[in-house]
Amino acid sequence: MATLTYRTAGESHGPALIALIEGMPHGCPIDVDLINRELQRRQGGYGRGARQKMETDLVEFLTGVRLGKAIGSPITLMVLNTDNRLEDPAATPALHRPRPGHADLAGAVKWLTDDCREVLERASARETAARVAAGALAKCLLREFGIEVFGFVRQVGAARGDFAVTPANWRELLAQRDASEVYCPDAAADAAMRDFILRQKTAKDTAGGIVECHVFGCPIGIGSCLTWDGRLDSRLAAAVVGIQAFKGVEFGMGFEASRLPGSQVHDEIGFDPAQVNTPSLGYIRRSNNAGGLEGGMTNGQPVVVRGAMKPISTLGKPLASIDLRTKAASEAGWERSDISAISAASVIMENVIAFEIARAMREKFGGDSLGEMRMNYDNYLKAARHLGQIG
Ligand code: EPS
Repeated sequence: MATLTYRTAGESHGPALIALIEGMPHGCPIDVDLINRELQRRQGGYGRGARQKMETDLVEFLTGVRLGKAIGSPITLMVLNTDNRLEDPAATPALHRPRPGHADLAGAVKWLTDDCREVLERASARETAARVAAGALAKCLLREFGIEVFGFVRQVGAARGDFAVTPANWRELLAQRDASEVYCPDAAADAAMRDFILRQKTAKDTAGGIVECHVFGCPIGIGSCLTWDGRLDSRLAAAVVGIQAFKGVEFGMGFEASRLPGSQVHDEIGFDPAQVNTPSLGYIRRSNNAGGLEGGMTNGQPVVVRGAMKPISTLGKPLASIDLRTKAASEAGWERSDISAISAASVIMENVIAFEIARAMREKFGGDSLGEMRMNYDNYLKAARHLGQIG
């Protein structure tokens, strides 16, 4: 079975962040501009702090790519840090006052130290630059199969974007998202979100929010109903909640489904021969409350995921904490940070989801080269259009 995996390494103020990706098929075109665009989008958004003005995140490939294509060997990529000062103790001083909500306290106790510095260096969301680069690399594979991923900000404070996303309107929404400072394709909500974030800034406070992602073009049947960790929703949930500061995940109708009778939840099945050449293979639904996932597998409808991000834990007006050396009450420490990173969070979620979809595609269609993977994909779709005749 072909497997696609990645690991990241790097500290927030070290020389670089890196990612090691294994399992990209030989011959897959690598679009460096696409990856850099995603890195730049991750750096943007309303409410970001001073760090992003210092950095210009660009990807550099060290291994596994030749003449613009994957060559099948492990891929290593790197994003350099301009604010590289980890080896200068004066510039990266010890931190003894853990911030509520951050990894500081648990990490310091875990490592039996009263200095949170090395905890935050790795726990920092700066690491997501490497994750976005790996996810954007996976997008290069997905687009060979017509799969596209669209993420945006749905809610900040009480401001909620009021729009439905469909296969017919999402490209228009994408243009509106790209014109929005918060990355929300609803101008009125965008303004209200900015207002909420600005009010938090004035109050020396911070903001979180809800981000949403739609995946179009997945063939029916990627993922698995056989094992708990092979279920695509299980993998997507882990990838989303694995993003720094994410506390919740929903699919389709989400938690709301638990409050309603089955007749108002499940997506009734029909068949339209005119749609047999679309990802649904003609198996149409009147609704998509399942968010494109049934039994841990894609069902031909768009995959819909929402993630909830808590507010940034470094507050300008610090919360109560203690000094780890004396245990005496003290205000939490302050580090340069963001007021809101919700726009960046939408880019990160989009790209970690892209990676999990690509991983499931590699598992189902295998092959060592892109050509072999495509043959397997084409044969599967051909057979799937004639159920019961091959198999
Ligand atoms: C981030 C870089 C960090 C923070 C932020 C995300 O830069 P610095 O700590 O040097 O200002 O702005 O990190 C956090 C929110 C966090 O919890 O550590 C980035 O590049 O995204």
